Amino acid sequence: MKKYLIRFLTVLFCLSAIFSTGLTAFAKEGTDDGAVTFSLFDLGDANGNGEVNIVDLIRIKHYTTNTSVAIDPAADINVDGNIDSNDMVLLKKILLGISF
Ligand SMILES: [Ca+2]
Ligand SMILES: [Ca+2]
Repeated sequence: MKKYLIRFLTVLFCLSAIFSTGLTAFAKEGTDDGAVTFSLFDLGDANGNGEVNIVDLIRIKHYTTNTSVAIDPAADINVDGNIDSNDMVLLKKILLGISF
């Protein structure tokens, strides 16, 4: 019973985090010792400053032409493992309030 309560509370927490901002996601990060942690970030926050705005769009554009530009994994908006023009299109839609 306790196991189900913990699962329920975990799912409830995840759903509330996702729907409270609409752009929040979890990143799964592995460590050398095999542990897996989850961190919260705002999708599209390409410079990792906690805000999603036009500066992030410019950062992604620079990254697509020069991959030595520092970029936060949160820039991978469609979560396909690549940061590219598709993410730029999605971020433009987010910034313009267009649903995708
Ligand atoms: Ca940002
Ligand atoms: Ca992507």
